Order: sequence, then structure tokens, then C-alpha cells
Amino acid sequence: MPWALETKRSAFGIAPVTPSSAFFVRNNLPAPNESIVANRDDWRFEVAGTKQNGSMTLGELKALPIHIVATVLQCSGNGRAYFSHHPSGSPWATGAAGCGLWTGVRVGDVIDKFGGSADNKLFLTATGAESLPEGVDPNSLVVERSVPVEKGLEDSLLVWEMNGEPLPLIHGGPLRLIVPGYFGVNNVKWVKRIALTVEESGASIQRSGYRFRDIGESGSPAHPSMYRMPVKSWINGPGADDSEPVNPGQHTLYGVAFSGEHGIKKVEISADGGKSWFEAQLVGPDLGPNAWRSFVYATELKLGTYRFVSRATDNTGETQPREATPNERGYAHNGWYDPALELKVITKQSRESKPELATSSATALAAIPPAAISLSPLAARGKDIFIGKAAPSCGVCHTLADAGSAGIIGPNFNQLKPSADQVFSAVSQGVGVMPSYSKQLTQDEMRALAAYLAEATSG
Ligand SMILES: Nc1nc2c(c(=O)[nH]1)N[C@H]1C(S)=C(S)[C@@H](COP(=O)(O)O)O[C@H]1N2
Ligand SMILES: [Mo]
Repeated sequence: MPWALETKRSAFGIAPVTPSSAFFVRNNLPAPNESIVANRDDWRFEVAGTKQNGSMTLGELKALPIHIVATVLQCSGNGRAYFSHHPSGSPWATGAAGCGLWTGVRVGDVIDKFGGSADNKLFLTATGAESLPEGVDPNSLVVERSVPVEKGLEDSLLVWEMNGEPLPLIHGGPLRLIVPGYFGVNNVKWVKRIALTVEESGASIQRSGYRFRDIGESGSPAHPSMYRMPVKSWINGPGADDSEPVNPGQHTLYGVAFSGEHGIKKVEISADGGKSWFEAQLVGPDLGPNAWRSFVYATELKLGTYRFVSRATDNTGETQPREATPNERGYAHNGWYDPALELKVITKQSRESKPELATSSATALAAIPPAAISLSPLAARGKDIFIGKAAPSCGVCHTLADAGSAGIIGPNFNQLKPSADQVFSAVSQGVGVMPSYSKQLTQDEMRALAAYLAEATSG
């Protein structure tokens, strides 16, 4: 699987900028090679949909007027873990978000340099530079996103610096798009092309992915795309992840609140599930309508168990709902009830008599090495098909340790541990972006493949 690294609650500081070292990472595909940041200023990207199409380098880009914007990047699925219908995707809680300072130039200024927009362009479309495996429809994988052209030209930036440092490779260096106030996916990393387009990108990450829809519905252009981030907040400490002792006495709760394009007016805190609310204090510099705002609330804590929640209201008067709206992929969670800070206030003595609590750090999804296995004759035939006969071969997309494959597009079989029935139905009918293999494999071959996957992952 490509990377999905979540920031621990206790790793968020109080100041409104998230350090790059603690910033979450979300890659839909394997990141491009380190070599693309060797000579950053030589990075060349294409510009299309203008009166004079062409290309320019990052070095040339730096001669245009420079702007710095503070914005929250938040994955659409941040908070997915709180939905009770278990949507598919990374089960993020609060850590798929961070607030950064981004240095770059306005996309609008770049477009002007190429003579301005050609006629009737409705979208700004940006393309990521990841290389795609052969034999798979590029539109099913490419990270290419479109945003409405006004948003793209007015306040979107092409950036090369994050928090005062050259943009790290994992965050899209040497060059990424920042669409302030919009969900993470619109902020295309490793930009190799920007284009003004009449239509939205045909990539599935645009057409069907990242669409807000009812549970059970598949995504389509008829559903709203994940654009502006609604008002949201949560408390980060003290004591999150059991990171610090919480003794009885005076404490200051702290957290973050934001609302795409709107900025924050107030944050309230409740310790009784929302029956009574107390206003928190906004602290630190206001970095603008797309940044998050830190808040603090001083309180006296006695021995006991607490469940603190926060509720933000933005400058347009929009307030967080108690519950988020359930939707198929678990996007846009902004309910105030779920992401509570749960605190046990205990004395030093009682703490020492307790077993250590495990804390989960950033979740890196990696292949699990298999136990040595011996295969039945049917499964052994299936292994040959897995490696050789199917086209594209299964290992292009899937990770399976027994077959020595490290594909990253499809499910990792070492983790999924599919049953023979599941494999048979997926291979014969197709599933998601995977086509049906029933035209190239016989029923018997598909049964062998199914037996192989079940045996190779059952250990
Ligand atoms: N080229 C490219 N851009 C991308 C992605 C990607 O996989 N490839 N992931 C998107 C998603 S889903 C998110 S949430 C953000 C994550 O940005 P970060 O990894 O810098 O935190 O980048 C977006 N831009
Ligand atoms: Mo995301």
C-alpha cells in the first residue's frame, strides 16, 4: 500500500503551524523517486488551456510575485474512524490534518504569463507526476484533480516551500498545488502539468472518487466533489494518547479549529456531552481564513474520568453539528461529539501501579512477511497463473509475499487474506478498477488462482 501516516494527537503542538516532521502523509500511489528533488529549480511543468501553451521550470517560476498562505490540509477521510458503518479507506481519527505555511506563486499569475485563459475554461486541472504501472488504464490511477477555475486562479498557489523549508519530497516537492480551504486531495503533489479545462478531469479520482454520496451509492459526477472543508475542531491535550500524566489540579486544554475559506469566530468546550458549554479563548496569531486557530481553556480537574468535546463556529455563523452526516466513504466528518478528548485524572501512585498503556504511533501500512507454506497441486498451478498467465499479471497491482510481488494499487493479499470464494468472484466478475479475467482465464484456472490465494495467505 502507498503511505498513510497519521499524526498522533499528542504530536500536535499548541502553536498554529504543524511541524513538517509531524505532518500527516497520504499517497494514493508510490511517491516519485528522490531524484526529482536533486535539482529542484530544474523541475519543469507544462501549462495548457492558455492562449500560448508551453512549459516552465521551478527556477523561472520563482521570478513571479511570491505569496505565502497558511492553510489546513486535511484528508477528506479524516474522522472516518468515527462513522459506525465502517467505510472503506484509512480509518483516520483526527490526525489526517495539519496546518502549514506554503510559499509560492499564484496560479493566476502563471496563467497570465502564458497569455491568459483560452475561451470557456471552467476548471483548473493539475496532474501529479507519479509513474503509473503499464497495462492499467491511466485514468483509473492518475492523481489528477480539477477545481472550479475561479478558485484555481484567484487564490491557489504553486508552492515550493513548506514551513520555511524546501518542500519535502513526501509532501509534493519540488512543486505542489495548494488550494486553500479545500480538502487534501485537491492539493496535487509533484505537479507536472496544470491546465485550464472545459471539463473536469476524466481520472477516476475526480469522476467517481472523492464524491459525497449516500451509503451504498457509487460515486459519479452527479455527487458533490470534496472541495471546501466545513467547520471543525478537536482538543489535542493535555494527556492525549496517554502521553503525559494528568494529575489533579489546574490544567489548560488546547486544540485547533478551522473552516475552509471562513476562519473561526468562537470555540466552546463541554465536559457533559453538550449540556453546558464554556467559551474557549482563541490564542496566537490569526493566520487567515484557511488556517487553523488554536484555542485554550483553563480548568481545574479533580480525580476522575472526563470526556471533553469542542464545538467551533466560523465567521459565517456555521457551527459544527453534533453528528456528522453518514456517507458512503466516510468523508468530511465534522461532528463535535465523536472526537472527544478522554482523560483519566489520577494520582501518581495509582498510575504507577497500572500496566503501561500501548500507544499507537503513525500507522505505516506495510506488507506482512508470510510463514513458509506448502501448496496443494491446484494452488501450485494457481501460483503460475498469478505470476505469469494473467495480463496484467496479478503482481503488477497486488502485494503477495509468497509470489514475491509488491504491487501497490490493489488490495494487499497478505493483509486481506481473501477466501477462495472471494477471489473467484472477483476474478470472474471484476471488482472496482480490476477488470473481469473471465475472457483470458478458464473456470479451472480461476479456481486454481482462488485456491492459491487462499492457501498462500492462510498462514
Ligand atoms: N500527486 C499526488 N498528489 C496528492 C496525493 C497523491 O497521492 N498524489 N494525495 C492527495 C491526498 S488524498 C491528500 S489528503 C493530500 C495529502 O498531502 P500530504 O501527504 O502532504 O499531507 O495530498 C493530495 N495530493
Ligand atoms: Mo486525502
